Amino acid sequence: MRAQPEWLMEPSDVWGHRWERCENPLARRYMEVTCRKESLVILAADLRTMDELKDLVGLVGPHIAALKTHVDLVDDWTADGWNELCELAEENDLMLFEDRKFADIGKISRGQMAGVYDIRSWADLVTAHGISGTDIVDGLCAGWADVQREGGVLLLAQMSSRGNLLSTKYREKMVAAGVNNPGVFGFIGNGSDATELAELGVAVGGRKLIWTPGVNLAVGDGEMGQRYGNPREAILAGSDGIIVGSGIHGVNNPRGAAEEYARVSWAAKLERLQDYNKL
Ligand code: 5BU
Repeated sequence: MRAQPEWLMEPSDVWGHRWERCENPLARRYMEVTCRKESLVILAADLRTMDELKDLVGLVGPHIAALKTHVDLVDDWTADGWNELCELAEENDLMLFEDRKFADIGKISRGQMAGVYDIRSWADLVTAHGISGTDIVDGLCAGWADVQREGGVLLLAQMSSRGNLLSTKYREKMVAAGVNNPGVFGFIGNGSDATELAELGVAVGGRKLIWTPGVNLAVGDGEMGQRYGNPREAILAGSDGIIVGSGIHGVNNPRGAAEEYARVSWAAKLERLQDYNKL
């Protein structure tokens, strides 16, 4: 028996009605990890070599709650190297989230979960556009089922990039189509705009999690149309997980930065607790 509880605060206390309403087992798992690590940070590990990726995860693993990848960004990708990264993620209690942004019809998306990268075998979560219709969720879940696994889809309801075409109407349709779908883990919201994000939060109503890219302690514009908002503001507006890339991997001291993002995210989460309706 453990002498100490696994977490200092119970996930049900920290997550309130989200804990009750998000029945997806992976959503529960994420909420537990956030309480163990006191962090709502999802690392966007956008690095180009296997060694850099493994070094980064080794450095910041204790301070992040999930690991987001772009498997097709890696120059020296090998199946063995990727397996090592997956093992490192597991050692650090991290779900693997491949930000693949699937967008094809359901059947092809199912097939794309296999292929060279065999995403279905290691990713717990993937992103998808609903542009082809939300049968894509069934296709992706069938991909996991093909290897006797279960995963969760994050539907893009908003994006952080300038000029994106995800309108209010589109967002409403995504939420309506996904909010009761058991294969949907959550939605991607725009972390760079607290007003937009709050609207998404109201629509989702705590029934799914909202994860947000476009977050950086240095707010403003990023490269090539990326926009950034402040992590505390994003969480107060309804983000349940801040996706941070260059704010961590692009600075001199990634470990220190990860600690700082974790601290800010957790403090904001506890601040949000003060308003029960926003739990
Ligand atoms: P950054 O370095 O913090 O800007 O990285 C952001 C990451 O989030 C990067 O991996 C993008 O692919 C990802 N992202 C995004 O920036 N904006 C979006 O709307 C979506 C994903 Br969806």
